[in-house]
Amino acid sequence: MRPFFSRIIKPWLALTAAAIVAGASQQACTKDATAKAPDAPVAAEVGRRENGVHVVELAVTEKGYEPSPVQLKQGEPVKLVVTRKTDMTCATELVMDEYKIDTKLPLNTPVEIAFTPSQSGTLRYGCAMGKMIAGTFVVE
Ligand SMILES: [Cu+2]
Repeated sequence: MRPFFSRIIKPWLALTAAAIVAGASQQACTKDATAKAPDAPVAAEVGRRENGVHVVELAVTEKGYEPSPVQLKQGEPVKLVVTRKTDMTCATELVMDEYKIDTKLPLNTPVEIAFTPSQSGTLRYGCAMGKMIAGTFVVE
């Protein structure tokens, strides 16, 4: 009975406990961040509103475009203020084909990019080399 318990039941108990813990933390995450659409990427609500314009500050760091994904509203004008803070990556521009944006990002200089998302869904933008380094907007 003892060896059986140790070999089979104990690992099983450990696995069950781990599954319960994982399940609980997953639920907490879902509740916090993705209450509206559990399947969509977790888009942060960031920025401020100025005269009907959604102003979003982005930085380009060693990790890429930050923050990402960012939540935008369909039909609401957006002003991105993008500051490239690193010279260590190829993300020296911001390219977003859907809105014909192709803007150079000089180092440590805030650059404004304006557009109005006209369709809901996910918008991918990135560097000039096929968006190898990329960020996303989730338009709702
Ligand atoms: Cu690149």
